[in-house]
Amino acid sequence: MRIDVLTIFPRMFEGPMTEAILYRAQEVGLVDLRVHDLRDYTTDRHRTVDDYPFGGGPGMVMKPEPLFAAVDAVTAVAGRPQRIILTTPQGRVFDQDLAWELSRQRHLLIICGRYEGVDERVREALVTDEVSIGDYVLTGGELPAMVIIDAVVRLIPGVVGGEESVYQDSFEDGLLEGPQYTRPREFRGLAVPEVLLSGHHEAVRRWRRRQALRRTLERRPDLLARARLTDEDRAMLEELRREGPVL
Ligand code: 6GU
Repeated sequence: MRIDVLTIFPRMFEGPMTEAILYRAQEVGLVDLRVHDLRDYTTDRHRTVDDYPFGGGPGMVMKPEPLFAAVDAVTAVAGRPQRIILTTPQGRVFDQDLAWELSRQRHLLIICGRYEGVDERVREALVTDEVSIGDYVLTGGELPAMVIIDAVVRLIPGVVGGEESVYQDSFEDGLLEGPQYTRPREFRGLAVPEVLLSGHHEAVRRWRRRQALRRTLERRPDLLARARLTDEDRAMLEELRREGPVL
């Protein structure tokens, strides 16, 4: 997958995109990430990327010309990206479904929104997707772009070792994950649940499922409405609701 990023802060990407899994994905050629400095696509002496809003008002607006020029330059060397994403608090809230959808594309381009906004013609003529990462305000779209890249890249086949883990994570079946334990069996008087040491695979599976359901019921009951539940899940939930919260 090729990912182009347009930003006025290209150095913000240096740390997060050059470590661990994201770095390895690029090293082995599964991801070709190109971060572009928007100022390289300006034509004036001051490399201006923003301007005052027509009609007045506070704040600055990102100018259309550098963004169009940068998209044209990317298109000339790599073809038209399949999705052109603008990070903005006004966008669709990013979730695992959108991460999967984007992971199946060959070429993404992400425009990092900044300042008070972006000239509307960029939205009209360039952008295919406006994406927010949640209901809170950040200073710009760089961190959201990195969040999106991380969530999308790990879903590309071959990027995460042990494909299984990708499918077992929280949200893949719409539930939170239950508790995990490793050695030692007892630590500062706190014991690992007996069932996990039993070697009884079916009992372990049922216990884990029940814990995942309990955690989701207690912390994110809103997720249950959209979760993929079996008859066994529904029976467990019924039981958990009858028992009430465990303190
Ligand atoms: Cl995409 N941009 C900004 N500035 N703030 C945000 C956001 C995006 N998503 C959540 N908050």
